[in-house]
Amino acid sequence: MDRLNAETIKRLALEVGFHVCGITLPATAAQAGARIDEWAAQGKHGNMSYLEDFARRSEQFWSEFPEAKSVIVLGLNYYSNSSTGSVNNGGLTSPTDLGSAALKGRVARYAWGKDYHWVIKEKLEILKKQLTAHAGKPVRFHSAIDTKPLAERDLAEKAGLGFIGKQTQLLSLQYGPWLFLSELVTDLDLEPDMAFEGSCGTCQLCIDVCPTEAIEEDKALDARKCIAYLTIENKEAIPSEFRDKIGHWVFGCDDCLNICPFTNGQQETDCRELTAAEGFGPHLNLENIFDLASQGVYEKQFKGTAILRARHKQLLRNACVVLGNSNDRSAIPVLKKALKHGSKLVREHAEWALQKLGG
Ligand code: B12
Ligand code: SF4
Ligand code: SF4
Repeated sequence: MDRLNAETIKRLALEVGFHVCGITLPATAAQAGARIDEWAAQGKHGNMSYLEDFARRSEQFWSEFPEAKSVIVLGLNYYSNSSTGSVNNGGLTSPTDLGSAALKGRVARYAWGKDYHWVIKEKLEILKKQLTAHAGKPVRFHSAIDTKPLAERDLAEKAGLGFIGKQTQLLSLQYGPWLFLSELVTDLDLEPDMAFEGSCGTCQLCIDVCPTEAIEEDKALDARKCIAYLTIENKEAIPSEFRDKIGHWVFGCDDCLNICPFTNGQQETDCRELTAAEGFGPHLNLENIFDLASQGVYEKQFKGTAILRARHKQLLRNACVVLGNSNDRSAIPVLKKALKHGSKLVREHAEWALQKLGG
């Protein structure tokens, strides 16, 4: 075992601002591939081609780092309930108190503040430096958040952070489903934690609440039906059978997280960057999104936030669907304007929305 032990690492991780930390072995990470390949072979990944060929890519990842001995798994609480977005957002935020007068769309909590990738990357860099200083020898690290062929929820379960619930999120006893996950793969030889054993029991609130019936048996999700996929990862038209079901969600969806009993009594995050105070918050003013003249202006406006995962025309596509579902005829003028938009994708969704509103 290395001089730097697991206990010190966990203390340092909390000091850097992570909320939970656990350790598992590379061998456990390699087991995820077959299940993910089977899932993708059924087409359930939609157009997310980066999830294809997972087992082979995972094998390659580990073969490029043969000295890897441990995986440090980190969780960052992003739960926040404060609804006000930053003031310098060009009127794009629509706070909840505007009531029904505002044509607004809901944004999933993970995108209320700054882009979590950058917030976490910064913390991982600080942690790496601290760990190297304490190890008293050169240490190799490979940091991962989202993009590496690692099943992060699976790793977190094995590192003892919580268990995977029926809605497929990692559920922590302390932070519910509201932890962002990231990892440091390292050549440090560390004592692994025990895997967490937990279960949802007979609860199936998430399955019942999901508007699109995306949650399947055995902790699996058909991503093609998930509103998070349809509004963010999907670059094409939203299939008509899902448009009504999207309701007011303009970017992502939290229905299966909000309903989860593990959300009760959630603790607000102390990481201010992830809250509405440093981003656009829980609602976007949809009329104003149509006023952004180009993809360039849109990028400038939403710089530093996870909203940019969708291109401007995708967000406008989503906005049309939400306006169509609003049952509010004051949306008609903006939708009529959208009929003249340069993108066929936007025009087609505006047409659908106008038909729905009888305009
Ligand atoms: C692609 C992706 C999506 C896709 C697909 C989601 C999905 N459920 O697979 C879409 C776009 C739909 C999505 C949505 C969301 N996502 Co996402 N997503 C990812 C990403 C990049 C890859 C996930 C993946 O590989 N999926 C493929 C499936 C098949 O893999 P898997 O479910 O992990 O499968 C393993 C385990 O579930 C386990 N397992 C589960 N059940 C069982 C049962 C048995 C019997 C066995 C043996 C194993 C097993 O085995 C599998 C293989 O190891 C991860 C980051 C990462 N690299 O992990 C983030 C991630 C999962 N997403 C995250 C978040 C926050 C979200 C959203 C909440 C965002 C939002 N509000 O809109 C939603 C939640 C929707 C939901 N109900 O899951 C977080 C989850 C954090 C947490 N606490 O769990 C992650 C980890 C990102 C991060 N770095 O924090 N996401
Ligand atoms: S995020 Fe929304 S659409 Fe996706 S599984 Fe959960 S409830 Fe269903
Ligand atoms: S809502 Fe119930 S079934 Fe779904 S993940 Fe939470 S505890 Fe499990």
